Amino acid sequence: MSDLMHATQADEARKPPRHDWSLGEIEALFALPFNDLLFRAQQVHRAHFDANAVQVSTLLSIKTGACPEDCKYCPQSGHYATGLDKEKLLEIEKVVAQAKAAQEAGASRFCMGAAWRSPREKDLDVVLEMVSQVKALGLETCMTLGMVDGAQASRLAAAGLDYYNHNLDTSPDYYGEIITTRTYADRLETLANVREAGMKVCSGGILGMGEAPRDRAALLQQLARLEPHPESVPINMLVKVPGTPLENVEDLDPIEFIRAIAVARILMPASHVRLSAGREQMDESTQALAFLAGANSIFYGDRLLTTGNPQATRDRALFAKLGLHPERRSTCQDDAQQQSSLEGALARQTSQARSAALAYDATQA
Ligand code: SAM
Ligand code: DTB
Ligand code: SF4
Repeated sequence: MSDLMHATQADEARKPPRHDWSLGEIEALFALPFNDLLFRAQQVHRAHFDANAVQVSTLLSIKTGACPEDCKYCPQSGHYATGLDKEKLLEIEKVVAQAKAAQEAGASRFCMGAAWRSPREKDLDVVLEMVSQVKALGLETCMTLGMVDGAQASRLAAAGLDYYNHNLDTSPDYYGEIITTRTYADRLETLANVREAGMKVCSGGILGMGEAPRDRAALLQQLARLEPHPESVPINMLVKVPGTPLENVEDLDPIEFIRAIAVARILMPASHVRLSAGREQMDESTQALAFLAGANSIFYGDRLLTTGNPQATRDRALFAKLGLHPERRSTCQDDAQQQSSLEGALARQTSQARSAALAYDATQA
């Protein structure tokens, strides 16, 4: 690539976000030589973010299993025998205790997920109380409760919910292979209700469900069509859970996964792109490539909803190794406290690792 081309692309990286990407344009990005694609994604990333800052969220399942939906990837669907222990809606105190623990470990956002098609009114009352108590700790709040109508979205927003997560999951064409109990249009309607109520939108999808490359491009096209773009875009690698219809689906090549992260970064330049589920099965190099491709958010803590996530100590070691730091929140009163807890944990771990390395050197000498 010539210097002139690099300069033109650097200008392009600062252009306002677009919502009209054609499938052909997106497929052309996917088809770029890998190094060119990553370079371009880095330029866009650096034009909008501190490239070494990563937003850190912790997840909690507040109501587990027996879901009436038939999402073929999901261990919580009541349609499949996955051996999961079902749980009723957790008590508010337990949720707040978990949120405090996540905050002490350094998370800035607490995401609560329920295996519902949509919340019932009596459950919503409890959930609203959870939102206000978790928010009162000084954490950002996120919930994923299934479909919500306009009135439910407004009540969640009024309780102080910052983000609502609802994924498009895959392309419109492939969607029917994965879920039959609700439509793509239903999902778009929930996202519109969330936006209308004034909350921030968290929406992404899952890769590695046997979809074609074109489906990955079409999923990202749908997300980029949302106006404004979702503030948060989780890109999940399928976690293959025994008992689900997708347990034996072929692995997605990690390089294809990284390409999708890079394309998401280019299409949605100011959004946080989350390297979401699937990190436990990923090696450090793949995760490092994902950060290089523009991912700047993770789930932190030993569990996702029902499946595992890398141990917090492993993530702190990875941050130290890569020179990453937790993103500083702009609106949080307890900013300094949040920052110091994860950075403090990071610093302690780094100095322990250094002492261990020195001790090792000493024995070699
Ligand atoms: N029931 C709500 C819903 O579907 O909107 C909220 C919880 S649901 C578990 C949240 C998201 O988790 C799904 O939309 C899907 O993208 C993701 N997910 C579920 N199972 C997964 C798996 N096995 N691997 C990767 N992502 C998964
Ligand atoms: C998202 O996109 N991924 C998270 C969160 N949003 C709710 C959930 C991942 C779930 C992985 C399977 C499990 O742990 O049950
Ligand atoms: Fe239910 Fe959500 Fe799982 Fe689908 S993804 S089965 S809606 S918990």
